[in-house]
Amino acid sequence: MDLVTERLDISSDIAPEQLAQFQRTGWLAAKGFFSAQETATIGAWTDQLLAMAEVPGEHMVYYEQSLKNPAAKVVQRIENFCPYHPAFDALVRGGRLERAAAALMGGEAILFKEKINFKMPGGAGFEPHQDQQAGWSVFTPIFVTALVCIDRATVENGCLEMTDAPRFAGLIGQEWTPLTDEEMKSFSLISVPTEPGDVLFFDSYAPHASKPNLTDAPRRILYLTYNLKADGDHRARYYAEKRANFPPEIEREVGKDYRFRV
Ligand SMILES: O=C(O)CCC(=O)C(=O)O
Ligand SMILES: [Fe+2]
Repeated sequence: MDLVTERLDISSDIAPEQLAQFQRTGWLAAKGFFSAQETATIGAWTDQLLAMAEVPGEHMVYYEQSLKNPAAKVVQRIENFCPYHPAFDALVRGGRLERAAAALMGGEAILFKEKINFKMPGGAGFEPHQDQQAGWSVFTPIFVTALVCIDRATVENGCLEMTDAPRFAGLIGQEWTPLTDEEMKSFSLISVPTEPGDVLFFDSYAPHASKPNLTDAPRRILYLTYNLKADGDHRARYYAEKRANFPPEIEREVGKDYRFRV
C-alpha cells in the first residue's frame, strides 16, 4: 500500500501502478474491474431504469434524435437515479467504485452525480472537452469519474477517446464550450475501447471525446462522478440547478428553447 492510502486508511482495488498512471496522465484503465456476472446485473438494472415510468421531479431522462433515422427519438441518457433504485445506489455509494475514487483523490469520496449514457444506434458523439468545463468549478476544484463499461465500446460504436498527454491541473479551454484545435495542439486523442466490466477512472481535467454510434446496437456506459467529501456534498444542489436550467423532456415548458452546451 502506498503512503497516501495508508495514511488515510483507504484501501481499494487500485494497484500502485494504476495509481501511478493516474497521477501521470489523469486517467487509468481498470480492466475487468467487475466480473461478467456483476456486469450482467448492472446491465439488467439499466434495463429496469429504462423501463421505469417517468415522473416529474424524479429520475431525469434525456432524449436525442437518432443520426441513423432522424424520425426516431432515442434515449440519450438517464441521470439522478440513485434515489429511485436502491441496488444501483448501493453499488455507487459506499462500494468499490467510491473507494477507488477515494484512493485516487487521496481522501474520502462522496457522490456528485450519476448517469448512464445510452448512445443508442444513431446516438451522437461528444466533442473534445474537460468535464470541469461544464460549470463544475462552482462546486469543487476537482472531481474523479468512474466510467463503467456495460456494453463493449468500440471505435465503431463510439468508445471514449482519451489523451496521451501529461495530466492537466486546470482548465485548458473555456467553460461551456468544447475544446478547440488550438487548445488541443499539444496532444492528440487516442481511442480507448473497453469491454463490459472494465472501468476507466479519469479526473475532471482529463480531455476526452467520443464518436457517434453508427452501429445497430446500444453502447451503454455508466458514469459516476465523485468529489472529496472534505469539499462538501453538492449532489442535491447540482441536480436542482440542472433541473431548473436543463430539465428532462417531460418537465420542459412548451415553446422554450433548451440547449445542451458541453
Ligand atoms: O459517453 C460518451 O461517449 C462520452 C460522454 C462524456 O464525455 C460526458 O457525458 O461528459
Ligand atoms: Fe465528459
